[in-house]
Amino acid sequence: MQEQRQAIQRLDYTPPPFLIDRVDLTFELEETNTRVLSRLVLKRNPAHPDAGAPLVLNGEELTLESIKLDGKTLDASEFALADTSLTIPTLPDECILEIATRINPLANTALSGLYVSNGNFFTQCEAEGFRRITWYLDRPDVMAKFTTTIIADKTRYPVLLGNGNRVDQGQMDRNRHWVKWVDPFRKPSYLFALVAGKLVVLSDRHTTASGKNVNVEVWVEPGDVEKCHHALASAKAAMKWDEDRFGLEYDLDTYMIVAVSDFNMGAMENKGLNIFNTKYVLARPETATDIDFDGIEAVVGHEYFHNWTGNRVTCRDWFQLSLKEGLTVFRDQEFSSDIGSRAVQRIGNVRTLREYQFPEDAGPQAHPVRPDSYLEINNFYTATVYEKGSEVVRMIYTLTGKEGFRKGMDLYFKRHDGQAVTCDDFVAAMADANGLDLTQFKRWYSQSGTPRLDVEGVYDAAAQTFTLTVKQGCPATPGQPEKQPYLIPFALGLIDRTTGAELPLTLEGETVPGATSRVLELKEATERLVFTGVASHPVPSLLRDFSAPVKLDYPYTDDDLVFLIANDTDPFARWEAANTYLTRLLLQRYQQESGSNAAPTQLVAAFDKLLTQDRLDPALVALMLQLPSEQFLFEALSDVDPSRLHAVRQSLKQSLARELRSPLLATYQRLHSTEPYVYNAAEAGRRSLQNVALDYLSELDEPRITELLTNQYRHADNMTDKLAALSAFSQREGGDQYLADFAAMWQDDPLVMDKWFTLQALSDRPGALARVQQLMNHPAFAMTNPNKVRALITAFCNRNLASFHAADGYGYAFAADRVLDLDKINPQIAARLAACFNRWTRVEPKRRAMMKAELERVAGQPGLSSDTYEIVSKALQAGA
Ligand code: B3K
Ligand code: ZN
Repeated sequence: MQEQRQAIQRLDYTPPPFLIDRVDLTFELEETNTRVLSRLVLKRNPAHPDAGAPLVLNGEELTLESIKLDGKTLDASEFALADTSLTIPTLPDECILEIATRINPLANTALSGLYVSNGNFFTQCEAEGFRRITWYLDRPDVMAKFTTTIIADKTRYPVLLGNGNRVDQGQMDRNRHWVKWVDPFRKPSYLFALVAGKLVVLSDRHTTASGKNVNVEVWVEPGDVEKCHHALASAKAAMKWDEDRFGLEYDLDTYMIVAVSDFNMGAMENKGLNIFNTKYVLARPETATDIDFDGIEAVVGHEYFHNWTGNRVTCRDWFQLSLKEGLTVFRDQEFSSDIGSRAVQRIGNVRTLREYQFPEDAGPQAHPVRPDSYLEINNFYTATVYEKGSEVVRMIYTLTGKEGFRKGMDLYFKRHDGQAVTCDDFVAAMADANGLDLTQFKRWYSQSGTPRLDVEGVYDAAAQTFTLTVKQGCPATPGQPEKQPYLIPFALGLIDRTTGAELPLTLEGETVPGATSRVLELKEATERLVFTGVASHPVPSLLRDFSAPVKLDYPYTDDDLVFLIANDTDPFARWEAANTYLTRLLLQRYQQESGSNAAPTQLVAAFDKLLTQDRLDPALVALMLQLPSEQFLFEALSDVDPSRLHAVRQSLKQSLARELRSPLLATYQRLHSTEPYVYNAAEAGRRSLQNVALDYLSELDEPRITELLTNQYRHADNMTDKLAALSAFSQREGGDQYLADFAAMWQDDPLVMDKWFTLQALSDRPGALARVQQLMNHPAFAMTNPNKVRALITAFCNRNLASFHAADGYGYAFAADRVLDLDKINPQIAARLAACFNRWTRVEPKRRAMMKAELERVAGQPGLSSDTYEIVSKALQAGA
């Protein structure tokens, strides 16, 4: 299998030989035979080193009809046509090229380029989909002004949408009509979009701070319009927020969101015409959970915020992807924090980072936030580029402060509006606006791996000092054996053990007592922080608000952790104390051959206190009560036996349910409400604690609990509560009737059916794999629809660790077969699924051998896409 494929290298960047000033596109839409006319106004790029370089356009799966140069048709000897390139060797310094191309959108199951979903046309061009529409310089540093004319049958495609502003429209022969769109802003081809079909709109207006009126529109299939209110309200809230917080206004007359059910990811920020997965648009209380409502708000915000961070200022090349993604995730997290609960948001973001990004940093696909090479760019839309990228921006924010960060953003836009730039340019704007030296900080962009902080604390009663010794290090990752020290913002506090009071933090040499919470900068491999005037042995509260994406180790006693659970004023650190306690306990139990499964009395008492104290935010209590996930625990172990890990976690959960039966029941009853559903942070927080209590209680096999579940399932007026009950049933004997009832009720709602697929994919009951296989034949399932694949197959392989890793190896064979099936349909989705094998070096030897054999089988498949090949070949190299 050891074939070698050519990687693209960051340091090979050269500017494009030509620039494109204008592009005029005309689409004659037909499902199987669309004609694309492209008129390119070209000029030689003075920045290119070779003034006589040929023009090489990118293309994939295109049928070339004709090329004209300045009005004259070129004959075949004047250009060279290959599979993925069209080379025109000699061109004047300024010229006009007109290219006619044919494509087949109906055959496009990769969902990249122009494709058909439910009879409507959609596009997806990021990263390299535009080349599947027409021949082009399909790279982000070529920024052109686009016009788009769309011609289509007016009965089948009454709505024709494009980027920018609609300037003209008319009727044509053969029942056709046309619409012309002009986008006044220069943009790279990856932001191009087109939509055509039978769609309806829910709209509203937003008046910007400077008094401009903007139409805000959400386009969906007829019948879904009542599910668009939350997305529309979120878009308006995002527009207002970006004005208030960053002084950024929308720049076109209309902002459009269009929902499509066949989509490779969450959403796409095409200029003026964002295209969204229906999952991040459609919601009613009866069909969507609180998590869905949160997700819509975040994704709508994210795509809207890209209009400035991504579109107005874009990436020079794809290695700079985090320039727009890390920054925009940071912005959407801030948006959600400002309009909801900051603490809940922060804990949620850290959990996601640890569950998805830390494993990436520790696995075969580890790469820096700004990667150095890739085979397939679509494989680099990762948790590292997005979530760790956002943490890196957040650390800059922590270093500059809120106002300094705003100054840096202002300077960034002042310098780079309308340009395609690099991560260095962003950091330079932040450094220059704040007079900071971020040279060492930039290692966060270039080094992969999760740094570790090993901290020790010594109290000297006579000197009244408390000394923290902090050692930093970062494990080797593929291609990076050695790491240099990072600049780490380290937020901390010291808490008096007897009074629970926060102590002023005064460093040796300082004359005035400092604040009780401070951010110190760690720069050396080892740092000593000496705090003076400390009257008694304190409990340190470290890495408050998760001030850096690192793993921290401090020799806390169990008593210290219980103390922090009860006393820390930093909500993140308080939750972290619970998380650390539980993680440690579960890992110890996993490692012990035998021993007690009962919950320690100290833990029971701490949880009891959390449940019965009513001064705490229910949303935070809910988070503190949840046991660390198996995925998270897995990362701390080697030679893992996933069934054992599952069993250990499950038995602690059962024991806590038994010990805390009465306060859990009281909490459930106190929080359970029969008032009509309202979505807001307080109500979602209440429901989350109610349902965490229910989740524990459902471990108890008692008629009383079954009745509780039945009532909640039957009478809930909202999907959050209904799904919580159904989820419990799906893990219990006799749950099938409820699953059947649910399917009968929701068979025509694809997004609700996705939840139903996932519950079964995650079931603990025997036969989960067989069930998943059976469900692939269900009428609501389709291998061509990414949401279905993710809901059933990816959920099983990534999150049902016990069944996926079943000792017979059938889970692995199943996953490999599905990767191979999907690779022929949609390589991006196949590659995402293939990443479930990344854990192979971490499992115990028998499973490891089986996983390796399956990886080799996939890697050896002739004709494998570069997407899947890159994932499986890197996975195999990691074990070599
Ligand atoms: N920029 C898109 C992601 C495109 C993924 C291409 N494989 C969505 C987003 O991050 O907003
Ligand atoms: Zn994004």
